[in-house]
Amino acid sequence: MGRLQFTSASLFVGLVLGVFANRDAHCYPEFQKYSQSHSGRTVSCGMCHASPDGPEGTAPGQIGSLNKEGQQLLNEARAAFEPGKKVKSPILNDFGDKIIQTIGRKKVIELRRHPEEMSTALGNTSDLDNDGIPDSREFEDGTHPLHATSGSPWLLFKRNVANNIFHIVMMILATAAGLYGLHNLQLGLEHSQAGHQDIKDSDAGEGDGPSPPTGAPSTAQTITDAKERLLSRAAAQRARDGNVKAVPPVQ
Ligand SMILES: [Ca+2]
Repeated sequence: MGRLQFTSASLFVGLVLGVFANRDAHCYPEFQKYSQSHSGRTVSCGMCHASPDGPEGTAPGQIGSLNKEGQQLLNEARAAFEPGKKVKSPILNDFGDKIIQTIGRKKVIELRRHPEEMSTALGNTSDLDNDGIPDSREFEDGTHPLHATSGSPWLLFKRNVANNIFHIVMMILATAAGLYGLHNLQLGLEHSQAGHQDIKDSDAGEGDGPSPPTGAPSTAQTITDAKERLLSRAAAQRARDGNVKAVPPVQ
């Protein structure tokens, strides 16, 4: 009798687990729907599952494709109700496994009614793709926590700046040095051009003699004037000499 009761109880537990396992074959669309509606981005089951189409089916990463070893790993993951158990579910990706490990599967089931609390439950310490954005934030933003190029553009930009700050500073300094050198080169060329113009002006000045001050007669004009004065004096002298000869001496 006792043996019969034990067998019946085992069958009942097996039936409950079977039903429960069958329900768990479905993905938890509450989280996918929340992430998508909260972020405004398209979110697939692939955020947490191995297959973007979810766990059901026969494609790789889906339950129908599992062999005996995969089925065993799936059962171990399903049995991880409490946090701290490291799992490797064949139908989950690393983020899905991380969720199970961090908060336990019992908490995951509880949060199906409050998917908005998932990010708080996960915390912000895990960043599986190492893009500087915590997994929990990526869940809120509807970006993929396993793809480093998937994330808020502003957060990714800040992360890239932080990672490449040395190269950015060096590039700015090199650009500034280049601009400074170009500026000095331009000044040097201008000075050189001005020096050449001064030399040309000096050479031209030496050929023509010093320029007379404004209003003063030129050298040629001065010489002409002097010649005219000399000629005028000579003519006057000749006239005087002629007049002297024409006047007869006084008796
Ligand atoms: Ca991340």
